Amino acid sequence: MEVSTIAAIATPPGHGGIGIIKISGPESINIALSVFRPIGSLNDPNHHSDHRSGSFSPQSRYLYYGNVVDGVSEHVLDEVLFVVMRAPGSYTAEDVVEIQSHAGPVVLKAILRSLIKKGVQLAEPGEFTRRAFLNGRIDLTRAEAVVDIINARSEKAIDMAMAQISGELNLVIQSLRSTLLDILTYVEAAIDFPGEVGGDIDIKLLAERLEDEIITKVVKLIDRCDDQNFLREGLKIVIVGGPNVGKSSLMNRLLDKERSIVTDIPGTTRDFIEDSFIASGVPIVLTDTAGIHDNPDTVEQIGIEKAWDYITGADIILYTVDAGNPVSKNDLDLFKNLRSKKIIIVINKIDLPAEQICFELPAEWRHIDSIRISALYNQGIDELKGLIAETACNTSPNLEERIVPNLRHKLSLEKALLSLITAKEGLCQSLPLELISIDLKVSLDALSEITGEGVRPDILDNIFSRFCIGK
Ligand SMILES: Nc1nc2c(ncn2[C@@H]2O[C@H](COP(=O)(O)OP(=O)(O)OP(=O)(O)O)[C@@H](O)[C@H]2O)c(=O)[nH]1
Ligand SMILES: [Mg+2]
Repeated sequence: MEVSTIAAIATPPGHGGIGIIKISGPESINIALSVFRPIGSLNDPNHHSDHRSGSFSPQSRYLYYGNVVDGVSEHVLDEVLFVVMRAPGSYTAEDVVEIQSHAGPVVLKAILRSLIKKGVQLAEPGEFTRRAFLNGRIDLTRAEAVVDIINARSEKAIDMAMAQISGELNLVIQSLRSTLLDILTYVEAAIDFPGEVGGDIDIKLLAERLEDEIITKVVKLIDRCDDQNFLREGLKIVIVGGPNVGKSSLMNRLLDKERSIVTDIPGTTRDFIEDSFIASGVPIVLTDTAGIHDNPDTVEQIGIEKAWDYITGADIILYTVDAGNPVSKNDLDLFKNLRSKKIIIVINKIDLPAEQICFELPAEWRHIDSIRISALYNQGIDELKGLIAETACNTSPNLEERIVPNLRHKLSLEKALLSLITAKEGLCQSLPLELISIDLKVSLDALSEITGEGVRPDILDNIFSRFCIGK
């Protein structure tokens, strides 16, 4: 199949210092040169003054200064810097040209249009990275890490993405595959030459190897994903409590902006409100919900139902109470339904005069972390942020571990695990080796999906659709 030459504006939309247009494909250098007119004396032995004759041959990875023109009218569009990266030493492993112009949307589009007139096609989202993958320059885990870096919400998330982009996850998976392949080869040899291998001892040994060298490692990777994926997606924290206890005020203090409406009327928040912030390097997605109580009107009732949806998906609940009210039956009932969740009890309004403070922690809440704050006067908020980060780290014992599979990897790992366990049980029950071999092959394929060998095109479409255009 003939490979097209693609181009896109690689910098974000809007006005800025510089904008970059990226071109990749077999014709990228020819097409880019057809609209580039170098200026001045270039310290390049290949440089001739008659640029239009096509004799100017830029060296790979040298920066040239010149104009970009409309290839038909020779009208100058912008002065630019121009760099060529020849295959395979480029992002896509194809010939790549980058044109750095001024970053106005009009000028960037004009340059792109003049390239399109000369035959480039507009790149799809993620198409440059997809080509890097298809050309074998990076495996799929590294391609995905590119999106993680772009979307990273905290330095810890970048750290994780950097480990993945440098191929650490790829290495782990390759090593699991090679051990599995080793075991599979052994099983197949035993099928083909039944007299030579496959005795009782060998079978037991194989089952042990499967368990020790593969299954335990796959389980660890899956656990790590469960524990730490919040660094990618953000830790989901939901503020819950009765009406008027100060949930929205707390939301605003944590975000340090007036995001949620605060009034002294109970039932102010009816819909959920979501925003994000960083606590000690941990990205947090915070949701303020409608106060939950027994006699809601129709709108409140819908808000309360939504609040429960959020509670179900939450990593941590900030259960907020009003220090000026004794604990209510509503609180006790609500709390019972939250038991399976990680909770921090937030006792708000501690600025109230001492004689008005009447909240006491009920005995059944005492084993849970609690903190006293005043959302109104910004007291205890930093301590609460610290407690949130600490709770997040306690939930994930391996926070220092940099290799963290994403959800797609996790699904493939789970698929692999299922067949690995079946294979191991089959070995223990002395089932025919043909059956064991099928299970081993299924798990091998599942592991291969992670790094991208033989991955289906629709899965690739799905992965690369998350990219932006120009990456
Ligand atoms: N004294 C004092 N008042 C507070 C504090 N936090 C909130 N309030 C007041 O309590 C009232 C309710 O605050 P909100 O933040 O709207 O409470 P809410 O829990 O979101 O209320 P609903 O959305 O109606 O469920 C407002 O009058 C706030 O000014 C606090 O720390 N101290
Ligand atoms: Mg509110």
